[in-house]
Order: sequence, then C-alpha cells, then structure tokens
Amino acid sequence: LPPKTKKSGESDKLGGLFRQFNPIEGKMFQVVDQKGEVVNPAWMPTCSKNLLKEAFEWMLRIRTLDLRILSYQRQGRMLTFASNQGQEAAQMGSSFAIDPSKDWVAPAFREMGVWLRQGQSVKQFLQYWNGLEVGFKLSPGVKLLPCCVPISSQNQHAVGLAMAAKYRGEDSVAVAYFGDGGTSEGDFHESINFAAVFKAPVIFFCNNNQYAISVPLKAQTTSRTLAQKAIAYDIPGIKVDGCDFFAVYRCMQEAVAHARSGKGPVLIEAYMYRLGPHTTSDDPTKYRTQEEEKAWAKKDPLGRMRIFLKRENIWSEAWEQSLMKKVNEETDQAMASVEADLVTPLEDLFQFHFRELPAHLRREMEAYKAWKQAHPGE
Ligand SMILES: Cc1ncc(C[n+]2csc(CCOP(=O)(O)OP(=O)(O)O)c2C)c(N)n1
Ligand SMILES: [Mg+2]
Repeated sequence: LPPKTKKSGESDKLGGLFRQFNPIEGKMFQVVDQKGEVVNPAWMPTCSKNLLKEAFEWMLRIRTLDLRILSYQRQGRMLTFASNQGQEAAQMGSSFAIDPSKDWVAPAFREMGVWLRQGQSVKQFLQYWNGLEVGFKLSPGVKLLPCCVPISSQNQHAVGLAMAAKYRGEDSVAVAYFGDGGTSEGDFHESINFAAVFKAPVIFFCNNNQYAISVPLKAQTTSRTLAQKAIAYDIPGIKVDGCDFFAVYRCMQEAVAHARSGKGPVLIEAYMYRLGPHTTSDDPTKYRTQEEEKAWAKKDPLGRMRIFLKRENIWSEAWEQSLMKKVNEETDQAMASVEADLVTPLEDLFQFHFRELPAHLRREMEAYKAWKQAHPGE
C-alpha cells in the first residue's frame, strides 16, 4: 500500500503502516482474524510454508512446555512460575522478525519462547524457575539479558544495549518486552524519551495482556491505547492484535527495519489476554469473570494459527500429537537432569551479577565463607 498522506500535526517519522494505524485513532492492526481468515491481505507478510510450520511448532512448543511446567509446579517439583498461555503469537511474531545472532532481547519474566529462541536451553529455563541462578548464566553468543522482575527496569537496559550497538557502529537492535502494567513505571517513560532523543535502535514491545496481576487495564491508564504513548515522544507506535502471529510479525518487521536503519525507537502494543493466572500463586477467579475468559479463549493465538494452517493443508492431528509428545519427552528429560543436581549454594547470591564483585559484596562473601568454615555441616 502506498503510505497515506500526512495529516497536519502528524510526525514525519511515520511510515506507511504506522500512519495507516495511527494509535491515536484507536485502530488495531490485524491481518488474520480469529476465524483464521485473512482480513488485511495488503499487509500479509511473506511466509514460506517452512516458516509457517516453524511458527506453529514454536507456538505449540511454548504451550506444551507451559502446561508441563504448571503440572510440575502442582506436583511440588517447581517453584512459582509465570505462565505464558495466550502470549505465543506475540512472542513468536516478534522473535521471528529479529536475528538472534545479533539482536539483543531484554525480557520481563513472561517471555519463555523468546528466551528459548535467543538460544537458552529448556534445562536452563527449568533451572531458573527452580531458583538456580546458574539457569541464567548465558551461553556464549546468546544475546539475552536475565529475566527481569522489577517492572520495566529492563527497558533501560535495552536502551543501554542499543546505545552500545550504535556507538560501535553495529546494525543490531534491542527489544525490551514489558507488560501493560509496565507502562505506568517511570522507567518506561525515561527509557523511551532517552531512546528517542538519541535515536537508539530499540523496539519497546508491550504485551498488553489486560492485567497487571489483579489490576485491569482500565484502572491502569486513561489512555485509549498504550501505543498512543509513542506520540508524546514523536516515535512510531502501533496497536496490533497480539493473538495474530501474522500482524505481529509484519509490524515487528517494519519496526526492526525502522530502528536498524538509524531512525530510532518504535513502540508496539500487542493486545492480547493472559489466559492463565498471573503466576502459580495467583487465583484469577477473584478478579475476572468466566464470561470474559471464555470470550478471550476464542481468540487463542495457537487455535488461530492451527485453523490457518488447516486451511493451507499444512496442519494434521498426527503432526501436532507427535510434536507434543517430543516436547513432553524432552522436557521430562531436562527436568530429571535439573532435579538430579538441585543444590542451591549460598555462594550463588554473589555470583552471576558482576564480572568483578564490588568491595562490599566481596567482604560479605568472605565473611560468609569464614563462617561456613567455622560451622561445618550447618
Ligand atoms: C517495580 C515493581 N513493582 C511491583 C512489582 C510487583 N509485580 C510483579 S508482576 C506485577 C504486575 C506486572 O504487570 P504487567 O506489567 O502488566 O505484566 P504481566 O505480569 O501482566 O505480564 C507487579 C506489580 C514488581 N515486580 N516490580
Ligand atoms: Mg499485564
């Protein structure tokens, strides 16, 4: 589609897609609807049959892993876990548009698929959620920051990574993932402002899953969309159907091209629903209705991808079953090897965060070691 003409007051930085779906108009970008029908062929991304298969495999893999981990947790074999169900299309649509060999990811704590696609193993993932810091000792070449629980603080880290790439003259981008709740943090605004001023190649990817624990979106903000917050910083922003792999993939491609070409950051709001609880310690029946959950279940990103692939004669029941079986077997094997070595040394508190320990932490560690020597067996 040719870009629409610029309206008065609109930024010159907006490209065709961002102009057509200007978030201040409350529009949401969608390519494939919940019935699996292509509703916006003009913006359909180019997808080979192999890419479609790969995308479905990844989405199914995340869903299967998620269910397996929830079952370990209920068996008392896993600590608290933050479920990813409902967010698979947003994760894979965005991840497929970056190059894990050069692009950095600064995740929150609900990006299992992105972690794995950046190169972390399932075993490391299970270690992390079992309280083993070693689970986030990154393998060489993996461009992924550790899981970040302090809300939106990872956005600042992503800007730092992007500035480093810019300084070195590399053409990599950094992606910060955060939630709807994260948009109320100062870090969110500070990081976008800084990135916009210095044209840092960052994609701010907001997983708007409608809740920040029990706080619904309407109590989070008076903005009509979260994407419209881009307008204040004069950067491109778009609200996209986060249950639609194709729309997320396409707008992320546009955003990455924008950032990679030196034009600065982009804000994407992926509109979706957290189908599961906030974490395994949460009971969503206390703050949301069954009707609401059922309505969103119909928009399930995995189901939508399945219908689309059925229409393309790519999907079969046997294929799906064999994929699930493989994922479950691999996960059980990884879990067995984690459980065989489930020791959490206190020294881990001092490891992994600094290349060289600061003096005050070194003193604490030495005091701890001396205490341990004096109290063997304790
Ligand atoms: C700075 C900070 N404040 C509060 C918390 C407690 N907390 C953990 S998750 C969460 C909600 C986050 O909601 P959202 O950003 O929408 O992400 P989601 O959990 O929905 O993926 C809160 C408030 C925290 N981790 N960090
Ligand atoms: Mg949320």
